[in-house]
Amino acid sequence: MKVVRSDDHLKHFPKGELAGGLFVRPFECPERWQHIMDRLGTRGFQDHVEPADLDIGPVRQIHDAGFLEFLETSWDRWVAEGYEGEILATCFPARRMQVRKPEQIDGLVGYYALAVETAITSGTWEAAQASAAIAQTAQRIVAGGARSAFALCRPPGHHAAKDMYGGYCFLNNAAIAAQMFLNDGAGRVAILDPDFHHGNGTQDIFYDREDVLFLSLHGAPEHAFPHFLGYEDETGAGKGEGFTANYAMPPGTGYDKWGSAMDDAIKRIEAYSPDALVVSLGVDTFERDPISFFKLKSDDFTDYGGRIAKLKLPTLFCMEGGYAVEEIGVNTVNVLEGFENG
Ligand code: 7XA
Ligand code: ZN
Repeated sequence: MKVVRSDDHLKHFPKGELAGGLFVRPFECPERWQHIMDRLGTRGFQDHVEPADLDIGPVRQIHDAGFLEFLETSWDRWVAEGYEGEILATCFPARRMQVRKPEQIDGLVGYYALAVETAITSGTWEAAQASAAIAQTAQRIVAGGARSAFALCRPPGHHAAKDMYGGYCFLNNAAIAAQMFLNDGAGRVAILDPDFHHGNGTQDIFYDREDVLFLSLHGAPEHAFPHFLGYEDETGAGKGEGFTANYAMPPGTGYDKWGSAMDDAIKRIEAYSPDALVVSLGVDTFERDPISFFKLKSDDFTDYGGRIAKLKLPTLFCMEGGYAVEEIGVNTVNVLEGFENG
């Protein structure tokens, strides 16, 4: 399996994240990437590829033009305002307020942010573009006939909606890749999201579409970020009715229950019979993840990688979350090995 990777992820590393009332070192940090790279190396995944230049066309098919302009220009506007710190949202269009786009940069940040933990820095836009380019290059490898590819995306993408960033995500790498499969002639694409967190951004993007089946296994929104989407009664709208599936699970969920949800999701993918599969690969379902509450063990990742392989679909893995930094490499590569041997 080819691995697409870039050092450009280093351009995005905010100094802090607001968590538990403290300004802490971000959980989403460059060492995550390095641990995955190290493990890939020791387990024989040594075919590494640099991404080609970003093709902005598919990015524009997924994201709103004003949002992209915001991501591109927000840092310069922030600095021009005289601010010295990183960009953090402080005010949102909450209930019974107007959702109109403000002119001033603080207002604009609140308009486009869905949460406050995610800072924008001087290098964020470049890193986000490189991450999307990684997904695009990996998609081209699979569309070109490879059974699978691994896009080592950082920053991750599945919380990024048409016009919102947050949850450490700016551009929705998996959605951009799925759109590219369709552009290449696929009639149907499935996106399977086993990250601990609901893929609200991916759901938002494809909610009214029948050409992309979206399935997310995640911590129930009553208890887990992103809190305001991911209930099981969200199943799609209009033409997209029935093409979104949410498996929302409670604190303490282990592999028995989680694996049953995965089996159900796999059956639904089989019934949909897509031309390609995109996996939003987060490993924050791990039992010792510091910000999550599922109980998967390292061997479980190998097992579900094997179950995904049984679909026998051209498969693109896009990296999402996972914050047990010491184990992130083992857990991520276990999925890929389970897939290769499955
Ligand atoms: O899959 N998404 C993530 O791993 C990011 C979750 C961000 C949680 C922030 C809670 N304040
Ligand atoms: Zn996550």
